[in-house]
Amino acid sequence: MRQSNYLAPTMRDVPADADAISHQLMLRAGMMRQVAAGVYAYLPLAKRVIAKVEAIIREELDAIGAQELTLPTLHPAELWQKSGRWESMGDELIRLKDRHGRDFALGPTHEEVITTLIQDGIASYKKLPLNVYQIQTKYRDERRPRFGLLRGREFIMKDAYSFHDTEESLDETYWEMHAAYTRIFKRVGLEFRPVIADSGAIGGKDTHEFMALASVGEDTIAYSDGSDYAANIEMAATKAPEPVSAQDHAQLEKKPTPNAKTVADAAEALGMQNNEILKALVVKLDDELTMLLLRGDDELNEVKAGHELGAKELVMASEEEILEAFGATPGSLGPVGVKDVKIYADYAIQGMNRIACGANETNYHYIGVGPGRDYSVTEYKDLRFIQAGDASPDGQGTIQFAEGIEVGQVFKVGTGYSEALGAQFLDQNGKAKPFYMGCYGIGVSRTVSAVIEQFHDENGIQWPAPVAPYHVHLLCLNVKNEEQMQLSEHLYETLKKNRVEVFYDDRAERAGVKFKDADLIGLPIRVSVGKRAGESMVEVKLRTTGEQHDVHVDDLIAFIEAQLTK
Ligand code: 9G3
Repeated sequence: MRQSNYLAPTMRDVPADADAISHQLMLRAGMMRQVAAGVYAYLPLAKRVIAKVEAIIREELDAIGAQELTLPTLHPAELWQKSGRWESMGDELIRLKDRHGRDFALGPTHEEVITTLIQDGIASYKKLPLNVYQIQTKYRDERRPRFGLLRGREFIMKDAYSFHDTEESLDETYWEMHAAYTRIFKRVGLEFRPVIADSGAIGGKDTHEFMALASVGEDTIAYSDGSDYAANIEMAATKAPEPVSAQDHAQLEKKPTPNAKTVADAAEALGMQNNEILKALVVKLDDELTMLLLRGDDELNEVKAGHELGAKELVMASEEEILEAFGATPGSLGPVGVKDVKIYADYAIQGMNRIACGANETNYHYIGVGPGRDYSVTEYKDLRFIQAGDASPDGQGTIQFAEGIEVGQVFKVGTGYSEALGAQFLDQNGKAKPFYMGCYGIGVSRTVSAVIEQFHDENGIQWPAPVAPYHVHLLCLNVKNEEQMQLSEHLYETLKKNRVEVFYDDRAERAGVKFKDADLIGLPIRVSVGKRAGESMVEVKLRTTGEQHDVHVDDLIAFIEAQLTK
C-alpha cells in the first residue's frame, strides 16, 4: 500500500483531552478520529489491526466448535421489558423510537436477544450444548467516556453465549472458552492474567476476567508473587489468621471518646493503635440490618462481603437507621451487648483480644474487650479488602497489586436468564427445563488499545507482528533520486509478490519526517532505501529492539521472514 494516497493523517502534537497514551498514539498515528464523545471512526490502519484481532478470535473459537452468527443491533423494547432490564439499566441503555413510535434499544449486549432466539429455535436437549458468538458493535451510554477506545460509548465486542442441559456441560464449555481466551490473548501478544472476578449485573457464580496489565487500567488486580493466584481486588480472598487460644481477659472499662467519628479519632482518644480498635459497620443485607466487624485498619470489601453473606444487595445503613437501632452515632458502635441483630466478623479479628470498640453510647468506647466474654458473632467471614503484603489466600507467596484493563470476561450465568425469559428445552423425558447458560466477552477495540498501552516507547507504537497493520514499512528516503526510487519500486513489488504486507512511504517528504512517522505508526520492520541504493544495500531497523542491519536486497526477503516468524 502506498502512503502517498493513504488515509493515515499523522499528527505531531498531542490532543489535549487524550490522557491515555493509547488514545494519544491512536490519534497521532492517524489510526482513528473522534466523531463525538466516546464515538470514533476507525481509519484504515486501525481497521487492519482490528481485522487481525478478529481473525485470531474467529480461528480459536471456530476451532472449539463455536458457531458465528450476527444478531441485530436494534432490539425491540419488549425483550428488555421481559427481562426487566428496560428500566433497571438506567441511562446507559440507549433507547429510541422507530417511525411508528415503537420503542427500541441499541444493543449493549445480547442475552435477551439470543436467549429468545434459542428458545424459539431449539426445543430438544439433543441440540445441546450450543455455543454461538458474534463480533459486533455495542452501544453503552457511558456517563464519562474516556481513554479513547478503552471506555467508549460505541465499541466492538466479541460476545458468545452457550446453552446447556446440565451444569456439568456448562462447566465444560466455560473452561474450553477460558482456554481459548488464553490462546487468543497469547497470539495477540498481550501480557495478561485471568483473574477471579465478580459476576456483577449478570449474576451467576463463576466468572473470570482477562486482565491486560497496564497502569492506565481501571481495575486493580491482587496477585500472588508465589503462585498463579490472581483476583480482581473486589473478589480477592484473604487468608484467615490462626485464631488465638483461650483469652486472658482484661478488665472491661467504658471510656469517654468525645466526638470520635472514626477509628483514628477513637484510637487517639484512647492512646491505642487503629488495629487495636474494632470497626463496627451497619449494613442492610437485602434490607436486614446487620453489624459487620472489621479490624480498625481494614476496609470493608462490599462486593466480596455481598457474595460471602449471600446477599443480593448490600447497602450501608443510614445514620438515622443506626441511631434508631443502636441508640448511638456510627462512630460509637460495637458488638458488646448487641441483641437480635446478626453480627458477622472478618476473620482478621478472630485473633484480637484486649481491644476497644464503640460502647453503643455516643462519645463512649469500651476497652479491655475480648471475644466470648464480651461479645459473640454469628459467624466469621472474609469481609475485608486484601492488602498488598498480605499472605496469598492459597498460602503460597505474598499479594502484590497491579492495574489491569479488562479485555475479556467469561461467565457461568446458570439458569437466571432462561428462567427470566422463559427459555426452556425438553429433556429426554419430554420435560420442559430452563437452559444453563454461559456468556463470554472480548473487547476487540479495547484489546487494540491495550496492546498499544503495553507496546510503545517515547517515539510511538511498537506493534507485535501478529496484529501489526502491516509487517514492513518501506521508505524511499529521497524520491527525487532515480536510483533510490527504482530500487524502492522494485522492492515494493518483490515484497508484495512474497506476500509480505508492505506499507510503502513514497511521499515527497524529507527523510526525517519519514523516520518519525515510521516510529509513530510502529510497524515491526522498517526498510530504508537511501544512499547505498547503488550497491543494492538497504538499512533494516527493528522497531521493538531498535537494532539496525545493512542488508543486501538479495537477502532481504529471507531476513524479513526470519524476523516475522520469531
Ligand atoms: C446493559 C447495559 C450495559 C451493560 C449490560 C447491559 C455490562 C450488561 C454485562 C455483560 C455481560 C456479558 C455478554 C458478553 C460478555 C459480557 N454492561 N453488562 O449486561 F443494558 Cl446498558 O455484558 N454479556
